[in-house]
Amino acid sequence: MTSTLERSIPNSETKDPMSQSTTQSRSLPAGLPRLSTPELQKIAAKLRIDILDMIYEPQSGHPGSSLSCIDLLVNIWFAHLVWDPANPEWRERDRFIMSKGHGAPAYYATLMQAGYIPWEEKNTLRKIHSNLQGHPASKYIKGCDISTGSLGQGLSCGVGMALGLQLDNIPSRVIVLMGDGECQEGNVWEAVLSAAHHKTSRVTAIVDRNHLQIDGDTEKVKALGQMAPKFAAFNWNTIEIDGHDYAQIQDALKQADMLAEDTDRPTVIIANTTKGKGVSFMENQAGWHGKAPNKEQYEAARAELVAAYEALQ
Ligand SMILES: Cc1ncc(C[n+]2csc(CCOP(=O)(O)OP(=O)(O)O)c2C)c(N)n1
Ligand SMILES: [Mg+2]
Repeated sequence: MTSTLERSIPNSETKDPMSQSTTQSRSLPAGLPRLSTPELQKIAAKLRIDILDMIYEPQSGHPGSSLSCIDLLVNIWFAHLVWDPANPEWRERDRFIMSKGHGAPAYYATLMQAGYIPWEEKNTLRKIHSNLQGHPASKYIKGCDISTGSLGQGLSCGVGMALGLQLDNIPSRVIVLMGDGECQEGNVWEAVLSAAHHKTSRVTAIVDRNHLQIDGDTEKVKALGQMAPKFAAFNWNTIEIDGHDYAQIQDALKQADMLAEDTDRPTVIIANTTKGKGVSFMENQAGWHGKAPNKEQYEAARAELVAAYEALQ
């Protein structure tokens, strides 16, 4: 864990507020977790169990979608983003948008680990009057800047946020996590076009490329094909990785940071993932997109996840 990190910040006296050159640095909060890969892997293994428990309790939620992206979330939040749970409104915090809002259990588990949501709320997912609604509501969740759930909108919000940050001369990053099926929404490509046009290079889109959506194979429902060249054609930087490989995720996030300063283009990380990752019978099965396990399935899944967790201790 490092106590201070430096990040470049534009010099307001000399720069056009829309430009992004770097001349000075800022101090970041003490105590911000910057964890080693083994520590991150243990956290993700633990959060996989939490995700399963959270969904089993109300018999509702999206296990496949959540397990697909938890490795990404853990690396984004505990090895990359700059934030402070004691000061959720801190102006210089990085912004994160969970555009695939149905992956809420993974997002809530991450925010519990980060200290934004009390662990006591873990068993309240999808209950009436709970803060942990089926899709994230910024009104109820500290650390959540944008309510999501209606797919296709997160990137537009992220580009707008980045423009606002540029105008305010704040050098924060904006990371938007999207599903691959979500990228069939026209609004996504409007945002991709806008980001390139406005040179919002501090926006990083991450696509959870698990090749499955609610109705099955993305390529059969509405083919996305090779996604990186599509973003490149819209003038984005592109990086493609294994979305469960921690070294690759961290390298990609660092590269996106560098590209944000060295180019005027936003960056997309196409993260190839396995839907349901970590539970053998859920992996690559569209049927586990948004279905809770019964008791027998829960016990079998939990046994696998606990064994994986214990193997890391
Ligand atoms: C605008 C909109 N249309 C439909 C839905 C219902 N829906 C929820 S999840 C989902 C599939 C999403 O697939 P993908 O983006 O690939 O996510 P993942 O595989 O990561 O679960 C759909 C169609 C929605 N939430 N929003
Ligand atoms: Mg998908």
